[in-house]
Amino acid sequence: MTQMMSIRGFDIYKGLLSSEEQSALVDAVRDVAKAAPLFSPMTPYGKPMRVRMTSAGRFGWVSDRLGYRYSPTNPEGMAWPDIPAPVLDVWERVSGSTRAPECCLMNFYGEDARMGMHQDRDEEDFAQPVVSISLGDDGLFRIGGKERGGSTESVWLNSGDVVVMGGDARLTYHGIDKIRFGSSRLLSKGGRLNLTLRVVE
Ligand code: MD6
Ligand code: FE
Repeated sequence: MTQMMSIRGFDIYKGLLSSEEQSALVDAVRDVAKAAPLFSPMTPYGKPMRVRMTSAGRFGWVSDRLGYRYSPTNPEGMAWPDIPAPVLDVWERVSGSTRAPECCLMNFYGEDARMGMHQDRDEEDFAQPVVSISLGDDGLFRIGGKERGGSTESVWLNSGDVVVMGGDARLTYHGIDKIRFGSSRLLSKGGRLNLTLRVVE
């Protein structure tokens, strides 16, 4: 059953996606990863990040010693695959945007992966939301404020939950503290998949 809650301006649709829809999304991610393999991006300090990622759409996310940026090609110099239809469908349902997403970033969190508190601010138009889809193991999502530091609130994101980070909360700090490895059976080897959809230009 879907239940919408709003925490600090983030709209969280608990249980939006049925198990059939979740499986279709996982299959779509597999197809993308076949064409554009998952890689561990390098931090600017030359250490590989703990999440593994790939992208679909006109732009994908790359990071190396030059820093983080959107790129029309993957690390092997190829165009990214198209954003799969079931992923576009989620955007249409919740984004409230008249534009189509230009990037679907796909992050895979293994047992010890997490993501530090950050803002998503590499896009040109902050009037366009970021839509995040959670699949697989539960992840503890922490929501802060518009500036680093200060109080935070946490919520567990389960497989099939969708978060819309938009409006006044578009630049709100957020991160994933930890995952509950093995809590879902959606991915046979465990782990968490997070898809984020964005308009880039
Ligand atoms: C999440 N993900 O995994 C939230 N941000 O639930 C993000 O905040 C995120 O996965 C920037 C880039 C990739 C991400
Ligand atoms: Fe983010």
